Amino acid sequence: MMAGETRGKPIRCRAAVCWKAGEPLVMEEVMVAPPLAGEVRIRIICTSLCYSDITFWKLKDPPGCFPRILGHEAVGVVESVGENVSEVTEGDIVLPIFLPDCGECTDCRSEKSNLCSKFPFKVSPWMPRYESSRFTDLKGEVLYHFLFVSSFSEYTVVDIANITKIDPNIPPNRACLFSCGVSTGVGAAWKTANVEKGSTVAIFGLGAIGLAVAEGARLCGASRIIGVDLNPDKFEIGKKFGVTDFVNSGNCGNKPVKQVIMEMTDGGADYCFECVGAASLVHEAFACCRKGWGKTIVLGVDRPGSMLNFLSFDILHSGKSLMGSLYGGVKPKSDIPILLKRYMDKELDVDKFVTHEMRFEDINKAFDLLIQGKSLRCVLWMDK
Ligand code: CXF
Repeated sequence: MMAGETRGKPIRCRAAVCWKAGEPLVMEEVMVAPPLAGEVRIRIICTSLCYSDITFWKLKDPPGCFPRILGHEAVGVVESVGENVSEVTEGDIVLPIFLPDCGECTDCRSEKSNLCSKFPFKVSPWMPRYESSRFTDLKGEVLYHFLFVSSFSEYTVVDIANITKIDPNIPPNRACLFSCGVSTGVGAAWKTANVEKGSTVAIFGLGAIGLAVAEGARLCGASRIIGVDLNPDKFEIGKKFGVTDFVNSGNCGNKPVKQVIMEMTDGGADYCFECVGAASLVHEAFACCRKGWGKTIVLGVDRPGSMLNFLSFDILHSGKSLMGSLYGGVKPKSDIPILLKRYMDKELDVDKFVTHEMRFEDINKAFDLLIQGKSLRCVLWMDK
């Protein structure tokens, strides 16, 4: 296809559609409408799988909804832009990012937040600006969007608030990881916690997000990075990401994890990160951080409606902080170029996250690998 030939017209292309919760995705042809004002249509180059794709693939009840095009960790090239878009142009290499960054609201203008108020983040079936879909199947039935990205399609439409232009020299099978997982984990250490040199960090759950926290903590100069996981194999894996100590939470003798970490750290870790998405683990992490200055950062995605319970006295007497971290506190348009530069300068190592690469049509195999815990990141190439 010549550049510009598809501009303003619907595009027919392949997508992996999820028709029903928990059922294999179906590779089929779909129609992708042109971008409206403020939107960008992109051709996906690579997409990777993140655990949230699995979470929402399984979710029968809202915010689960079907038929839907999942996928939210990707890199692409701008095919065409809607009216009023001047920030990117056809041919630019971009990351679609689930967290909007309008650049204008009080929060986007502040250094202190990455939570846009003009387009508040929500798990919606629609595009953020017009509450409508750009996808239909060949019978004309609407297909829902996912996290404002829907990258399991050769083409997708994304709001300009969810687009970050990147250096085209960055290999696409690495760049896509910055669209969610790596930035979320590294950012949680760097931006949300602001881990300082010499500090002690405990990470609950050594999946890809927990390992990205370890990478971030290492980059910030943490001197001790304690990994906590039920799976003893995670220690060997964790060492490659900077994990210095390991606690097997399923086998601490008769000691609770809290006691083990209190003893190891002489009173608690400076920073604890919950990377699983389980309320009980948030309590455990909070119990393991140091009174007075300890911070517990929640990154895990629990089921909707899950609650936390704290004794008011414990909060008052402990002086600890509990912080939520969406996308690692990273501001997409201003912080992603910083992280990418650190990758290009070989300070931040992303290569070790990519355990598998496959063709797009093998996406259901990639789902199985992630579900079985056999992959950290599986990159899918749209064009290979
Ligand atoms: C998540 C964060 C919490 C809501 C759903 C998306 N991020 C990426 O996977």
